[in-house]
Amino acid sequence: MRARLRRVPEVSAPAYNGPMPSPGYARDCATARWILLGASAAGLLVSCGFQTYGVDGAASSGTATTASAGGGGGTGGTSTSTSSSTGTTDGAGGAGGAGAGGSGGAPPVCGDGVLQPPEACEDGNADLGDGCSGCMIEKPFTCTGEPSTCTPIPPQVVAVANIGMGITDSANHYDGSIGTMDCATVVLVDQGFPSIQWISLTVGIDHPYVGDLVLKLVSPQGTVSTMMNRPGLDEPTDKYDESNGHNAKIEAAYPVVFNDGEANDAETMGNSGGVVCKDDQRCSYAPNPGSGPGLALADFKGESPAGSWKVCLADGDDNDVGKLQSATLEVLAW
Ligand SMILES: [Ca+2]
Ligand SMILES: [Ca+2]
Ligand SMILES: [Ca+2]
Ligand SMILES: [Ca+2]
Repeated sequence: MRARLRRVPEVSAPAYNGPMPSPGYARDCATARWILLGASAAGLLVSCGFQTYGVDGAASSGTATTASAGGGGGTGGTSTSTSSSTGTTDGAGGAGGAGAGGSGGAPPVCGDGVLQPPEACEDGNADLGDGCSGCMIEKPFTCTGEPSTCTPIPPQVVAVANIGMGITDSANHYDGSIGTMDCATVVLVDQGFPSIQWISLTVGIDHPYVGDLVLKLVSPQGTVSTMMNRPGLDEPTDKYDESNGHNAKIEAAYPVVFNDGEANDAETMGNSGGVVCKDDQRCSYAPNPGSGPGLALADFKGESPAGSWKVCLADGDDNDVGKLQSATLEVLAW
């Protein structure tokens, strides 16, 4: 019996490039995009560089072949060996075959439970979305053992409460430097995941005039990214300025989240007065550095998350004094 492997058109299921997958998504290793699994994704493209595989364990050399996630039919090593031998070959597939041949046996069969180079994992199937897809490790998963056991890499969350850090409020004090800001430290321990893929910052601040505030995040490597800068004021430079921003309160009991891609621009924070988040139900913001350094939280992508982060605040106009009460970092790295 021969395993089924068929060509299918490229998937049109919802896909996005963001770093934080939701349940039910899997990485398409051909495009590095997250693709929603499900009925509409039957036939998901699985091209992992050396071979492509069907869900039934069929292997076919080459990167141009599409394996059907909905495939059925044959099972077992014997049938997949037949399929493998009939697959078309391109450059990448040929390289994979050569590596397997060097180990002195049959070419690797994905889904047979035997971990054989160049397979990075082998969980006994070629199914998608379980951490090991086509015998390549899906991100964000780690896989160990033979057959492989795969577990999702969880976001690392560190929350610091009761900071009570006063924010210096005096004329001409803030000059744009970190040294003229007040900073709280948030420590992330090394969990062995070296490269930040996504990060968000949540702060609880008590201040009667949010338009005075500048907030920056500093990584252990020293990268500075400005989360917000005097919301409501188009400040000419990143320093003390007696012009007014948005006249709204911010309360630590209503923390605000900074996360790339949020619909609310941080420059609009407090533009409807009242209490930020509490009264306008806008509690999540995309960073806007204004005249400050950085672009977004993606500034930290690729850095190691481990070490001491600094959450820094400045008050860019005198009168109206506040405190940083809490800070939370949430990081997904692999
Ligand atoms: Ca195998
Ligand atoms: Ca699998
Ligand atoms: Ca501004
Ligand atoms: Ca002030």
